[in-house]
Amino acid sequence: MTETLGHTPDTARQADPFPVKGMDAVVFAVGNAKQAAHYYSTAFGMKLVAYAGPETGSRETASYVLTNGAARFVFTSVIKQATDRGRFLAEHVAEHGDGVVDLAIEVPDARAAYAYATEHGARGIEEPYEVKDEHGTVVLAAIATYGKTRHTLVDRSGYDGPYLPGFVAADPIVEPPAKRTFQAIDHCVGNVELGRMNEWVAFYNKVMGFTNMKEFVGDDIATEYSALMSKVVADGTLKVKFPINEPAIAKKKSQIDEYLEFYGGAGVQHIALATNDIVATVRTMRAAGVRFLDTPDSYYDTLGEWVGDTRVPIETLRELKILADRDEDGYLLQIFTKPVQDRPTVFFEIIERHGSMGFGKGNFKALFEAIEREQEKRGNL
Ligand code: TYF
Ligand code: FE
Repeated sequence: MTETLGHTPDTARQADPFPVKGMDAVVFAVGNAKQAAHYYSTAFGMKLVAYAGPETGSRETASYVLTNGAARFVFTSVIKQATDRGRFLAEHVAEHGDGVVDLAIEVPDARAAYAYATEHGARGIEEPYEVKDEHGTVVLAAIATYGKTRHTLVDRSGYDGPYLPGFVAADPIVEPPAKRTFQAIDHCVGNVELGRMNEWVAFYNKVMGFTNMKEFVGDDIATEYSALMSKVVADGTLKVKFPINEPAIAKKKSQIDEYLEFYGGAGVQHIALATNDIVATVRTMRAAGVRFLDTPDSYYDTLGEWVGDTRVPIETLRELKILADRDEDGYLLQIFTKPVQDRPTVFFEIIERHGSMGFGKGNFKALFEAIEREQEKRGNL
């Protein structure tokens, strides 16, 4: 019926009840944003592009905006608490340590997105409002998700400044690596309390019209070795992908329980960053001091038999401890950092996809055993 119109993608987009353009930013509340900006510049190869602080009229907080391709991170610290916003950020750091306060989503219409979300059960945190400067106007709104995390809904179609009104352009802290380390946020994972995964999956189904992806960790895998359950929700274009984990009762103490205990509740567990050259990225990040999870040599002894040919020779994967997985659509290469703060909470994943839209299910055993070895070193197993 519609084939003859030749506009199926547009038609499909209009039919989407909650259209998204992609991730806008991952916003972190940290104890020392100046040093965090330095770490993500020198260790992750990101580029400082914008700043707001006392010099620009922001007397309560300092914020550093770093990008790498389409990926954008914002680090905010409280300098001198004066308002409820400053109190929230200061208390967030006191309670949770450095962590993610906002998974901001870029949308074509923040008012429509906020209306749809709140009509479908989301708790509104900020009604839609406009902010302007000489670069134009941004429309913002915010809704609550798990823990104290929020989703700011950002319509920046009328704006061409370096981040948001109130921010000024900033020079890079160091020259970024000649080769870009990553270019987009692939997925953002939340850890929620025991028994609440399905509630949060239903939240994204209802509030954002997101649908469940086929990859999940069910009871079988959970009790056998993972000690967690996981389901993935995504928008129709798969640009925004949110896996949700909950602890499972298994033989060992769940890594998700360890997170919940040290974070002080539900929150963002890991951010996966998409690269097209994981080998170069891991070499660069390792040389800059980033620590990745170890993988036993035995993993590589049998990898070739089931994963088949990949762009990267098995011996290079072995050298760098990169994991590989294949499904009916293709394959992926991935690696996980150790936690990036003293609390065993937030970490990062680097992922290079070749067709596969999975999350590395074939690696769950090797990966979760590696995480458990770290848990054991911390005395939390
Ligand atoms: O995002 C994912 O689902 C994969 C696998 O604690 C994963 O990166 C799941 C849970 C976990 C670590 C990695
Ligand atoms: Fe992941």
